[in-house]
Amino acid sequence: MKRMIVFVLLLAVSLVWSSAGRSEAAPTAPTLTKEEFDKANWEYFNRCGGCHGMLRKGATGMPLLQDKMLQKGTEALTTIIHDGTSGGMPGWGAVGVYTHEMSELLAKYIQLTPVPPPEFNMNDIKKTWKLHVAPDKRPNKPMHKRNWENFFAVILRDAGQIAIIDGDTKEIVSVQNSGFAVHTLRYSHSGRYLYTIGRDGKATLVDLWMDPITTVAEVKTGLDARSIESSKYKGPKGDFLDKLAVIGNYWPPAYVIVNGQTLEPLKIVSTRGYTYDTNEYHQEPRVASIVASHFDPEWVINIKETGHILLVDYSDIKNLHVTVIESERFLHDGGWDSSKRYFMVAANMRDKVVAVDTKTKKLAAIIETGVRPHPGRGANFIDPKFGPVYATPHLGEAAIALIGTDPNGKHKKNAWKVVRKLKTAGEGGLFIKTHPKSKHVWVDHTLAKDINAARSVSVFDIANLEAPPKTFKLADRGRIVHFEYNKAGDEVWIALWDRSGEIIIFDDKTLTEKTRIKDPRLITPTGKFNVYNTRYDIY
Ligand code: DHE
Repeated sequence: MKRMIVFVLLLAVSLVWSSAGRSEAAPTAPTLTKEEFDKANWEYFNRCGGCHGMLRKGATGMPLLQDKMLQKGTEALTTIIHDGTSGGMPGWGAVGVYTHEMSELLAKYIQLTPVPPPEFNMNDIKKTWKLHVAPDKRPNKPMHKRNWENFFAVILRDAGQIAIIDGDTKEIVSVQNSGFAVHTLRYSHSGRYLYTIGRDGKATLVDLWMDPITTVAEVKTGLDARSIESSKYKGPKGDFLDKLAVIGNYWPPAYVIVNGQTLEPLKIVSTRGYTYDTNEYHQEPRVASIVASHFDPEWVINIKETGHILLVDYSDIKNLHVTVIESERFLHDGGWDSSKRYFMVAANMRDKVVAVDTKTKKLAAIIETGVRPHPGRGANFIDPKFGPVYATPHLGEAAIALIGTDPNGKHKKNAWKVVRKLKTAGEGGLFIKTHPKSKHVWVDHTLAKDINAARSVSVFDIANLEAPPKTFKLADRGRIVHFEYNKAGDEVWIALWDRSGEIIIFDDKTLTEKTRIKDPRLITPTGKFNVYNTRYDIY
């Protein structure tokens, strides 16, 4: 009898176990051939990793963790990838980048376990370092007669090149090869050196004084990167000018300090660590924006996933001193306020802008601005009512927010508050710009769902901010992106981001189009960086 009871119990347990196993069977991951996997892996790195992370833990985009992806399944994921979401993810099929098959392939890929990309250590970096022209073989004055301080370096994204355009004559003076899908540019303090960084982690150094203009050095500091900056602090004897540069990697997550005149790699500092709030270990805290202080030998280095802002003192890199400031997670892009004391950086997935005081080396404020602020480097001007403000557009709403930035002056009661929110012609705003000599503020809506908005710009009159902006539709193809002023501050350069790209130049006073630079070499222009304005952080 006892045996009988034990047998019945065992039978019952095993029935429950097996039926539970059947009803909760995990969906199985799709299988890909090696060729399909490699193709999807490359596409993921190229289009998806920037927002979702190489380990798919999320940042500007949602986390794509395997169990959630398996639950959603191939069909639903294909629709999201192909058609986009109301949350702001582009529909890669809808914008004509992916075929249905490609969207489906990626839908399958993200149901597989993420494969961490390989590490990239000093030995690997050193193997990529090439010094094409040693510093002692370079001229000590400009070798051409052009007004090089009014040059514009223009990113030709899909060509992996930079066009150097003479701002006076509008001629393309030179086209230099750079990294894959080059992302952003900076100049040395002297302005003669242009630093470029590609999405593939390749940095190049271009000497604007040589004739012809020449790429004098290159190095690859990682497999994925977005930011680069030079050393801009003068020091008692000008010790640091043009001496160092730093590259911010996405993968491996680290910043790499290099010699500013040769790009020789000097030091790697990992950014892996714990999130500032929940103290969870993160394997992929990526380096977002970097700026160089003019007042101290310091870089402000923003770590996206942990929410730390690092003030890295580069005066003694053997005994590196780093101030770690807790701020907010998912730090992205930003720029100085007009006094260049406060660095303003978007924590875009938290709808906030963080202000850091680089004098006291402390957090100044965290300001809620709207749905996913994306300032680029932002814009500084004097609001007639509220005094000095820093402005940012938003990815997720058709508005710019103006933040008071005068904590020690006449307008201190407005400091670190959104004093105004002004409506633009569309969401999907990426960049905003003005100039101390300008009466206008220019904003794009590059990623707006409405393609007419994506091809237009909004221009505000600073003297009359209550009035709606003037809107100019500038193209019937591509998207309109990013602004830069000339050295005199009376022209605005705008990019038509298309395979056959154009640079559209407006008279900033009359708001009339002056000219367009058209040239078959202008393949997908995006960011434009005037030597004088970038070097002195004028925006
Ligand atoms: Fe950018 C700046 C990261 C998508 C064009 N971009 C930056 C910075 C970061 C960043 C961290 C700040 C650098 C600094 O100041 O030191 N960008 C990312 C991404 O992670 C993201 C969302 C996705 C990706 O995979 O790259 C992304 N960016 C884009 C684009 O789609 C744009 C429009 C075209 C492109 O290159 O793919 C683009 N980003 C730019 C430009 C700047 C920039 C032109 C510099 C603006 C400036 O005026 O300083």
